[in-house]
Amino acid sequence: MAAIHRRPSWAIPERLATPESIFLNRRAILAGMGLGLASALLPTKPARAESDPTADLYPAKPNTAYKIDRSITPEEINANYNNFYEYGTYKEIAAEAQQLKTRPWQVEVSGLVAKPMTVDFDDFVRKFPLETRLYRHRCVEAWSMTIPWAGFPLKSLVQAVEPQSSAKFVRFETFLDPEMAPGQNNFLYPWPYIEGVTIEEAMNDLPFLVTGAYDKPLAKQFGAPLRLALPWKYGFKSIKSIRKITFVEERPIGLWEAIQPSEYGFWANVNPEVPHPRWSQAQERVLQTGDLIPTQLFNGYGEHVAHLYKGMDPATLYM
Ligand SMILES: Nc1nc2c(c(=O)[nH]1)N[C@H]1C(S)=C(S)[C@@H](COP(=O)(O)O)O[C@H]1N2
Ligand SMILES: [Mo]
Repeated sequence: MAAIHRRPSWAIPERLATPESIFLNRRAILAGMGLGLASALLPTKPARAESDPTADLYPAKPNTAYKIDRSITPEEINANYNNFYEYGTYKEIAAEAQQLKTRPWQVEVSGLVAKPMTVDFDDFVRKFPLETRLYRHRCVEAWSMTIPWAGFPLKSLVQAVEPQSSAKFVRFETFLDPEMAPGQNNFLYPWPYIEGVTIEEAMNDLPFLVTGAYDKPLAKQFGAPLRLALPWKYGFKSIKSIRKITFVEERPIGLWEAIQPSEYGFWANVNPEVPHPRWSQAQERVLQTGDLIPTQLFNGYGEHVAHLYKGMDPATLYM
């Protein structure tokens, strides 16, 4: 028998086989029992909003400029199918993620800016008017969903802190606390989770600092209390549970890029024509319905962002 060639597990950051098989099982359950009953069997109910000190901010006013041509992924589905490696390398981390302590939560915004700030999240979130946006999300593993996020544009924060001209990139960093996030004891990953964008990308209208979803404060498994949504890039760029936002001169190296730069680049712009080295990116499987649909360049957000990459190395379209 021919030897099965396997890569070491650290080289398979988002193991396609595992999430897909879980997904198919769930579909079968949902099909057989109906959504209501099936959701009662799922590990965790979405977090209750009443106890959250920011609950009064939701629902946030809809911003209808961001149109969507798909149905919204039901909360019960989305809240039980997550990627949050701090709580495990599989999708069923919702229960584990309840260990995340979201208060007190200091947000530090610093680096090459005129007006740095370190503030309590509950004050931070009230500095900016919140709005609701329907965004698509395309994971590099070729599944997708549609979410009603609430939050405010990253651009508003950038303007508030007044970057110096030497600031070329914005770097985001998650918490580091293996006691409340057992996944961080997994030494194969270079914790904490880090991501970054260029200052031009940060000043675009699309990057959204997310503080809520489904008309209430962000559930822990979504990356409470503060995460990013970059809908034209593969999902791993949308970093969760942000503690530090730093304006820097050097290009940040994200967690996935640090592990496997040939598969997870800095740009990570969604592009159906450039396959991931181990699978095609031409199509995506829509969570809940299971429909296979064609993936769009920039995940369909080209009118907002394509100009950012004009005249640049074509590699920016993917890597
Ligand atoms: N801190 C942190 N942020 C993260 C991740 C993670 O493991 N840790 N996973 C990323 C990936 S690969 C995806 S697809 C999305 C998933 O977001 P969701 O669980 O809200 O669907 O979060 C991204 N942000
Ligand atoms: Mo992902």
